[in-house]
Formats: sequence, structure tokens, C-alpha cells
Amino acid sequence: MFNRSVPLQAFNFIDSTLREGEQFRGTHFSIDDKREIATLLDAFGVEYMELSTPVASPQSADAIRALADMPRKFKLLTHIRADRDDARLAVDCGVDGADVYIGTSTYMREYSHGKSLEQVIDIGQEIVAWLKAQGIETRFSTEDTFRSNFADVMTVYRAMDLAGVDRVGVADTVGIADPLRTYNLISNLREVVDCDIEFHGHNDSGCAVANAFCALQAGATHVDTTVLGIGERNGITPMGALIGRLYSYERALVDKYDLPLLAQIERVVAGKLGIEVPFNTPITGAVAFHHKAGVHTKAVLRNPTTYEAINPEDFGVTRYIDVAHRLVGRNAIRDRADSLGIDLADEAIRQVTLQVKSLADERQISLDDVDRMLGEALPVVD
Ligand code: HCA
Ligand code: CU
Repeated sequence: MFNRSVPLQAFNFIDSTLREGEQFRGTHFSIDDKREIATLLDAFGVEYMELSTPVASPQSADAIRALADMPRKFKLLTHIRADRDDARLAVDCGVDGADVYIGTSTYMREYSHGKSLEQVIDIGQEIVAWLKAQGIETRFSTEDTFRSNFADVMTVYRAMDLAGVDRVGVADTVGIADPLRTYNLISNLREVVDCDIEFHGHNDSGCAVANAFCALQAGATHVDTTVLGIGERNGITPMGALIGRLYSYERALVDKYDLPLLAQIERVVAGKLGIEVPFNTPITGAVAFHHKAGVHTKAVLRNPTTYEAINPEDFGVTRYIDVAHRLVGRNAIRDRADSLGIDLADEAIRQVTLQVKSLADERQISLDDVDRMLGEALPVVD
């Protein structure tokens, strides 16, 4: 099932930085912020952007109108309850599509909206039919899908498909899904509906990227992502990490996106949130292409793909060979000397390498220490 012959559908990213991301701790996007983020994501090539419901506040509605009016290639969505008034306001704001949701888990049915399955289906069919009659691309999602009864959700999806919905949504609202369950649920659903399938996965147990990838392998057509994965609690599938996952599977899958923009988009969003891009973020994090161990650096200097699945140049970011530590090897010291324009014979390089290791055993050293030792080394004649 995980073999490379599994074809991935032509897939679409639904960026939810301005909806799910607004639910992240401390997020406060002004309309200008929203426009700036949307402009960058449009240039990157995301196919859809989802904004918070216009019912949330006047600014939320104004932001939808502002983005509806801007020049853009992405389709503009908003996320609404299965409610006619919410749907009417969404249409008035100029969206291309509506992401309708209603909970189907026993928790939601008991503690949230209190509706039976039959009522959920009736409400869903009615809202789908109304939105479609307004010419709106419509998605229907069963919130908390993985804690819902399997037969129930399949019944709901089938009913929505028959009602003419464009897309049904599978939501791992509390982040309990794993790749195998995701794959199984989506492939079963693929047999039940003809419409497109969207996956929305939270990262509470660290599986959001893997789940999104397996959803695509199983036949999902749309995946929800946010910049840096921001969202409710610890968020959802991060766009950059999913790009990395798809790239490592098959480079051509992400050719449609402007990859060198990724780092800038993440910096801009992080700046607005008052956070740093986390150091271990795939591709763009500070240590994403940091090589340290002597054995690794030797090989990387000869051919980077030995220890890299992703070429940093494709993303306009740089590789770093760390030489200031006790694990350093001669090849890395030679490479550092070359980049400083210091020409040393092999024996001198060997001596400096030993000196670096010995000093690094005594204390934490810096690149300046290494450079000083290289500068002071006597060019030994071979
Ligand atoms: C929410 C919940 C949601 C909805 C996802 C969807 C979730 O914040 O309203 O509509 O597909 O995780 O279930 O984000
Ligand atoms: Cu969510």
C-alpha cells in the first residue's frame, strides 16, 4: 500500500491560515495582514484559501470581501455552519465556495448541536442544494469524523454526494487518526462517493503530515494546510512539511508551486504571530540543512544527496557544514580552509583538525576559533 506505484490524484491545497490559523493562540490578523498573506500564498500557488466565517465578526466579513476583490488565482472559501443565514452572508461577501461543517460524532451530537443523524442529513442536503443553486462550490464535512460511527459517516457522505455536493470533508478534529486509519477511511469513502474528497488533520499526536499524505494516496483530492501548521491547539498539517513529504516522494508533484517563496511566507506569518520559525521546521528551519558529523560531512561535500532527500537550492535555502565541534573531520576542515582562501597541505589540515577536536573537548568552540587555528597553521610542505 505504501509503495511508490500508488498514484496520487491531482491534488489541491486548501490553505486555512486565515481560518484554522486564526484559531491559533495569539493570532490577530488585520485585513492588511490577511491581504499580504493571501498575496504571498497566491504567488506560491495554493489553489484555495479558506477564511473564517463572516458571521464571526464584522472584520471577518470585510476581510472576505477584501480578498474577493483582490486579483488572485486561488478560489476563495469560507467556513460556515450548516445554517442558511450563515450561507447567505457568505454568498453576499463574494466567496467562490463554502466549506460547510456539522459534527457527526456522538460527542458532537450529544454535547454540541444535539441533532440526530437524520436531522444532520436533512440540514446538510438543504444547505448543499441552496448553495449550489447560488452557483457556489460546496463542501460538506462531518466534523470529528474519526470518532464518528463509520456506517453513519458513510451514510451522510453518500447523501451529500447525491445532493450534488462538490466535495466531502474528512476531519480529524482532535488529532487521533493515524496513517493507516486515514488511508483505510479515505479509500472506503472513495468507493462510496463520486465527488472530491478533502482531508483536514490536527497534529495532537504528531501524525498530521503523514495522515494528509496517506489521505492523498488513498484518493483524497484536497488537503487542508496552514503556514507553519498553525491552528487550534498545536494546529494542523503544516504546508511546508507536506511539500517536503510530497517532494521526497516525487519531486514533480510540487513543481506547480513557487518553492523558493516558502521560507519568506513562513517568516512573514511567524513575524505577525511574534514567534520564530521553529528550528526544526522541515526545509526552512534553522537546522534543516545543517550537517555536523565528520562521516556525514565528508560524503555531503562530495555529493549532498548522500545525506539529503531534499535539495535546499530548490527552495532557495542554504546548506551549512558545521566545523566547530569535536566530531569534525578533515574534509570539512579542508572545505572551510578553501572557502577562506587558505591553502594548506594535508598534514597541516590534519594538525588543525586535531587541534579543533582537542579544544572542543575542553569547551564549546565557535567558527571563529576554527578560523583562527586555520589562519595560524603553518603551511606544511607535503
Ligand atoms: C473547527 C473544526 C474543524 C473543522 C474542519 C472542517 C475541525 O474549528 O470548526 O470543517 O473540515 O478540525 O474539525 O477545524
Ligand atoms: Cu480543525
